[in-house]
Amino acid sequence: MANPKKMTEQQIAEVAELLENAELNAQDVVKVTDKYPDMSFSEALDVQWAIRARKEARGTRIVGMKMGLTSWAKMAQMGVDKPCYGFLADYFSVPQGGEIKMEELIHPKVEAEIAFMMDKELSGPGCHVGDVLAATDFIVPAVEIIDSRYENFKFDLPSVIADNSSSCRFVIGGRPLPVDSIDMRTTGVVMEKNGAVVELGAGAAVLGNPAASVAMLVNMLAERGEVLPAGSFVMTGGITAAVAVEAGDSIVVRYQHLGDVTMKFV
Ligand code: OOG
Ligand code: MG
Repeated sequence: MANPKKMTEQQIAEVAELLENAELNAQDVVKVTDKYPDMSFSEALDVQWAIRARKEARGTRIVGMKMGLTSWAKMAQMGVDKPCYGFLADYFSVPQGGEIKMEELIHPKVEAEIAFMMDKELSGPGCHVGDVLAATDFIVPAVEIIDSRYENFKFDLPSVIADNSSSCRFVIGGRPLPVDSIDMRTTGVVMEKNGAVVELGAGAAVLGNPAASVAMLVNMLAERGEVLPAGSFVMTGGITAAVAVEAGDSIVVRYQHLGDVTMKFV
Protein backbone atom coordinates (compact mmCIF):
# COMPACT_ATOMS: atom_id res chain seq x y z
CA MET A 1 0.00 0.00 0.00
CA ALA A 2 1.48 3.37 -1.04
CA ASN A 3 0.34 5.40 1.92
CA PRO A 4 -1.06 3.22 4.70
CA LYS A 5 -3.15 5.04 7.27
CA LYS A 6 -1.11 5.10 10.43
CA MET A 7 -3.08 7.46 12.67
CA THR A 8 -6.35 6.32 14.21
CA GLU A 9 -9.55 8.42 14.18
CA GLN A 10 -8.99 8.95 17.89
CA GLN A 11 -5.46 10.31 17.31
CA ILE A 12 -6.69 12.65 14.54
CA ALA A 13 -9.39 13.96 16.91
CA GLU A 14 -6.87 14.45 19.75
CA VAL A 15 -4.44 16.41 17.55
CA ALA A 16 -7.33 18.55 16.23
CA GLU A 17 -8.41 19.37 19.79
CA LEU A 18 -4.84 20.19 20.84
CA LEU A 19 -4.27 22.55 17.89
CA GLU A 20 -7.66 24.21 18.11
CA ASN A 21 -7.18 24.85 21.83
CA ALA A 22 -3.72 26.28 21.09
CA GLU A 23 -5.44 28.74 18.72
CA LEU A 24 -8.34 29.61 21.04
CA ASN A 25 -6.08 30.03 24.11
CA ALA A 26 -3.19 31.71 22.22
CA GLN A 27 -0.79 29.15 23.68
CA ASP A 28 1.93 27.63 21.53
CA VAL A 29 2.58 23.86 21.34
CA VAL A 30 5.35 21.60 20.02
CA LYS A 31 4.89 20.70 16.36
CA VAL A 32 2.70 17.66 15.84
CA THR A 33 5.32 15.77 13.80
CA ASP A 34 7.46 15.58 16.97
CA LYS A 35 4.87 13.06 18.25
CA TYR A 36 3.80 11.69 14.84
CA PRO A 37 6.93 11.87 12.65
CA ASP A 38 5.31 9.85 9.86
CA MET A 39 2.14 11.96 9.62
CA SER A 40 1.15 12.01 5.92
CA PHE A 41 -0.28 15.00 4.04
CA SER A 42 -3.63 13.28 3.97
CA GLU A 43 -3.58 12.72 7.74
CA ALA A 44 -2.54 16.36 8.24
CA LEU A 45 -5.58 17.39 6.17
CA ASP A 46 -7.76 15.03 8.23
CA VAL A 47 -6.69 17.05 11.30
CA GLN A 48 -7.39 20.39 9.56
CA TRP A 49 -10.86 19.24 8.45
CA ALA A 50 -11.54 17.96 11.99
CA ILE A 51 -10.71 21.44 13.38
CA ARG A 52 -13.10 22.91 10.82
CA ALA A 53 -15.84 20.47 11.89
CA ARG A 54 -15.31 21.40 15.57
CA LYS A 55 -15.85 25.07 14.73
CA GLU A 56 -18.88 24.43 12.52
CA ALA A 57 -20.45 22.30 15.27
CA ARG A 58 -20.27 25.42 17.50
CA GLY A 59 -22.06 27.54 14.89
CA THR A 60 -18.99 29.17 13.32
CA ARG A 61 -19.43 29.84 9.59
CA ILE A 62 -16.63 29.04 7.15
CA VAL A 63 -16.47 32.09 4.88
CA GLY A 64 -13.71 31.04 2.53
CA MET A 65 -10.30 29.52 1.98
CA LYS A 66 -6.68 30.60 1.91
CA MET A 67 -3.70 29.34 0.02
CA GLY A 68 -0.30 29.59 1.70
CA LEU A 69 3.33 29.28 0.68
CA THR A 70 2.52 30.19 -2.93
CA SER A 71 5.45 32.58 -3.44
CA TRP A 72 9.19 31.90 -3.37
CA ALA A 73 9.55 34.62 -0.73
CA LYS A 74 7.23 32.72 1.61
CA MET A 75 8.59 29.24 0.81
CA ALA A 76 12.16 30.44 1.38
CA GLN A 77 11.18 32.21 4.62
CA MET A 78 9.52 29.10 6.07
CA GLY A 79 11.84 26.46 4.57
CA VAL A 80 8.93 24.62 2.93
CA ASP A 81 8.71 23.83 -0.80
CA LYS A 82 5.00 23.30 -1.55
CA PRO A 83 1.84 25.39 -1.20
CA CYS A 84 -0.81 24.47 1.35
CA TYR A 85 -4.39 25.53 2.04
CA GLY A 86 -6.53 26.40 5.04
CA PHE A 87 -10.05 27.58 5.81
CA LEU A 88 -11.22 31.03 6.92
CA ALA A 89 -13.76 31.25 9.75
CA ASP A 90 -16.21 34.13 10.19
CA TYR A 91 -14.51 35.46 13.34
CA PHE A 92 -11.13 35.78 11.53
CA SER A 93 -12.49 38.86 9.72
CA VAL A 94 -11.33 42.25 11.02
CA PRO A 95 -12.70 45.49 9.52
CA GLN A 96 -10.48 47.82 7.50
CA GLY A 97 -8.52 50.07 9.90
CA GLY A 98 -9.48 47.80 12.79
CA GLU A 99 -7.59 46.85 15.93
CA ILE A 100 -6.15 43.38 16.40
CA LYS A 101 -5.60 42.32 20.00
CA MET A 102 -2.15 40.84 20.60
CA GLU A 103 -3.44 39.04 23.71
CA GLU A 104 -5.61 36.84 21.46
CA LEU A 105 -2.58 35.78 19.36
CA ILE A 106 0.81 34.11 19.91
CA HIS A 107 3.37 35.66 17.51
CA PRO A 108 1.48 37.12 14.54
CA LYS A 109 2.91 38.14 11.17
CA VAL A 110 1.24 40.06 8.34
CA GLU A 111 1.10 39.19 4.64
CA ALA A 112 0.10 41.24 1.58
CA GLU A 113 -2.29 39.23 -0.59
CA ILE A 114 -4.68 39.59 -3.51
CA ALA A 115 -8.05 38.01 -2.71
CA PHE A 116 -10.90 36.74 -4.87
CA MET A 117 -14.65 36.67 -4.32
CA MET A 118 -16.16 33.80 -6.28
CA ASP A 119 -19.65 33.96 -7.70
CA LYS A 120 -19.72 30.45 -9.19
CA GLU A 121 -18.79 27.09 -7.72
CA LEU A 122 -15.51 25.64 -8.98
CA SER A 123 -14.56 21.98 -8.98
CA GLY A 124 -11.48 20.03 -10.02
CA PRO A 125 -9.49 18.18 -11.11
CA GLY A 126 -8.37 20.12 -14.17
CA CYS A 127 -9.39 23.57 -12.94
CA HIS A 128 -7.30 26.24 -14.70
CA VAL A 129 -6.79 30.01 -14.67
CA GLY A 130 -9.50 30.51 -17.30
CA ASP A 131 -12.09 28.72 -15.12
CA VAL A 132 -11.07 30.89 -12.16
CA LEU A 133 -11.36 34.17 -14.07
CA ALA A 134 -14.80 33.15 -15.41
CA ALA A 135 -16.04 32.27 -11.90
CA THR A 136 -14.76 35.41 -10.13
CA ASP A 137 -17.11 38.17 -8.98
CA PHE A 138 -14.32 40.63 -8.07
CA ILE A 139 -10.79 40.85 -6.71
CA VAL A 140 -9.92 42.88 -3.63
CA PRO A 141 -6.75 43.62 -1.66
CA ALA A 142 -6.42 41.86 1.68
CA VAL A 143 -3.90 41.37 4.45
CA GLU A 144 -3.69 38.03 6.18
CA ILE A 145 -2.51 37.82 9.77
CA ILE A 146 -0.94 34.40 10.30
CA ASP A 147 -0.11 32.96 13.71
CA SER A 148 1.49 29.52 13.75
CA ARG A 149 0.47 27.63 16.86
CA TYR A 150 3.98 26.12 16.94
CA GLU A 151 6.87 27.25 19.11
CA ASN A 152 9.09 29.85 17.43
CA PHE A 153 6.88 29.75 14.28
CA LYS A 154 8.88 26.64 13.16
CA PHE A 155 7.20 23.75 11.34
CA ASP A 156 7.29 21.26 8.48
CA LEU A 157 4.58 20.88 5.82
CA PRO A 158 2.40 18.25 7.57
CA SER A 159 2.50 20.23 10.83
CA VAL A 160 1.46 23.52 9.22
CA ILE A 161 -1.33 21.86 7.20
CA ALA A 162 -2.72 20.28 10.38
CA ASP A 163 -2.58 23.74 12.01
CA ASN A 164 -4.93 25.18 9.36
CA SER A 165 -1.93 26.73 7.60
CA SER A 166 -1.42 29.25 10.46
CA SER A 167 -4.71 31.07 9.65
CA CYS A 168 -6.04 33.45 12.27
CA ARG A 169 -7.24 36.88 11.01
CA PHE A 170 -7.69 38.81 7.77
CA VAL A 171 -8.52 42.37 6.76
CA ILE A 172 -10.23 43.25 3.47
CA GLY A 173 -9.57 46.83 2.38
CA GLY A 174 -9.05 48.94 -0.70
CA ARG A 175 -11.65 48.71 -3.43
CA PRO A 176 -13.05 45.72 -5.28
CA LEU A 177 -12.31 45.61 -9.02
CA PRO A 178 -13.51 43.37 -11.85
CA VAL A 179 -10.98 40.59 -12.39
CA ASP A 180 -10.21 41.70 -15.96
CA SER A 181 -9.70 45.38 -15.11
CA ILE A 182 -6.02 45.10 -14.11
CA ASP A 183 -3.07 42.84 -14.83
CA MET A 184 -2.63 41.16 -11.44
CA ARG A 185 0.86 39.97 -12.40
CA THR A 186 2.28 43.47 -12.58
CA THR A 187 0.17 44.92 -9.76
CA GLY A 188 2.63 46.35 -7.24
CA VAL A 189 2.36 46.19 -3.43
CA VAL A 190 4.24 48.18 -0.82
CA MET A 191 4.02 47.15 2.84
CA GLU A 192 4.67 49.80 5.48
CA LYS A 193 5.12 49.22 9.21
CA ASN A 194 4.88 52.38 11.31
CA GLY A 195 5.45 54.46 8.19
CA ALA A 196 8.59 52.67 6.99
CA VAL A 197 8.62 50.46 3.88
CA VAL A 198 9.38 46.89 4.99
CA GLU A 199 8.46 44.72 1.97
CA LEU A 200 7.49 45.20 -1.66
CA GLY A 201 6.53 43.00 -4.58
CA ALA A 202 4.12 42.33 -7.43
CA GLY A 203 1.29 39.86 -7.96
CA ALA A 204 3.29 37.54 -10.23
CA ALA A 205 5.24 36.45 -7.14
CA VAL A 206 2.23 34.20 -6.43
CA LEU A 207 2.58 31.24 -8.83
CA GLY A 208 3.01 33.60 -11.80
CA ASN A 209 -0.58 34.88 -11.35
CA PRO A 210 -2.73 34.87 -8.19
CA ALA A 211 -5.55 33.27 -10.24
CA ALA A 212 -3.30 30.19 -10.58
CA SER A 213 -3.35 29.91 -6.79
CA VAL A 214 -7.17 29.67 -6.80
CA ALA A 215 -6.97 26.98 -9.50
CA MET A 216 -4.44 25.03 -7.44
CA LEU A 217 -6.72 25.28 -4.40
CA VAL A 218 -9.66 23.89 -6.38
CA ASN A 219 -7.55 20.99 -7.65
CA MET A 220 -6.26 20.24 -4.13
CA LEU A 221 -9.84 20.28 -2.78
CA ALA A 222 -10.86 17.84 -5.55
CA GLU A 223 -8.39 15.30 -4.12
CA ARG A 224 -10.73 15.08 -1.11
CA GLY A 225 -13.91 15.23 -3.17
CA GLU A 226 -14.53 18.85 -2.10
CA VAL A 227 -15.48 21.88 -4.23
CA LEU A 228 -14.96 25.63 -3.80
CA PRO A 229 -18.52 26.88 -3.23
CA ALA A 230 -19.99 29.96 -4.91
CA GLY A 231 -19.64 32.95 -2.58
CA SER A 232 -16.25 31.86 -1.26
CA PHE A 233 -13.67 34.47 -0.30
CA VAL A 234 -10.19 33.21 -1.28
CA MET A 235 -6.83 34.58 -0.17
CA THR A 236 -4.16 33.57 -2.68
CA GLY A 237 -1.01 33.74 -0.51
CA GLY A 238 1.57 36.26 0.60
CA ILE A 239 3.33 38.12 -2.22
CA THR A 240 6.31 39.00 -0.01
CA ALA A 241 7.85 37.46 3.11
CA ALA A 242 5.61 37.82 6.18
CA VAL A 243 6.44 40.62 8.65
CA ALA A 244 6.33 40.11 12.44
CA VAL A 245 4.28 42.64 14.41
CA GLU A 246 3.89 43.63 18.06
CA ALA A 247 1.56 45.76 20.16
CA GLY A 248 1.62 49.38 18.96
CA ASP A 249 2.43 48.57 15.33
CA SER A 250 0.43 50.13 12.50
CA ILE A 251 0.40 48.39 9.13
CA VAL A 252 -0.52 49.97 5.80
CA VAL A 253 -0.28 47.92 2.61
CA ARG A 254 -0.60 49.99 -0.58
CA TYR A 255 -1.73 48.16 -3.72
CA GLN A 256 -1.45 49.62 -7.18
CA HIS A 257 -5.00 50.22 -8.53
CA LEU A 258 -6.66 48.36 -5.62
CA GLY A 259 -6.08 50.84 -2.77
CA ASP A 260 -4.80 50.43 0.80
CA VAL A 261 -5.36 47.90 3.58
CA THR A 262 -4.71 49.11 7.12
CA MET A 263 -4.80 47.78 10.69
CA LYS A 264 -3.35 48.40 14.11
CA PHE A 265 -2.03 45.90 16.67
CA VAL A 266 -2.93 46.75 20.26
C1 OOG B 1 1.96 29.20 6.57
C2 OOG B 1 0.88 30.03 5.93
C3 OOG B 1 1.44 30.85 4.80
C4 OOG B 1 0.92 32.50 2.95
O1 OOG B 1 0.21 33.41 2.53
O2 OOG B 1 1.97 32.15 2.38
C5 OOG B 1 0.49 31.81 4.19
C6 OOG B 1 2.93 30.05 7.36
O3 OOG B 1 3.84 30.64 6.78
O4 OOG B 1 2.80 30.09 8.59
O5 OOG B 1 -0.59 32.08 4.65
MG1 MG C 1 -1.34 33.95 3.80
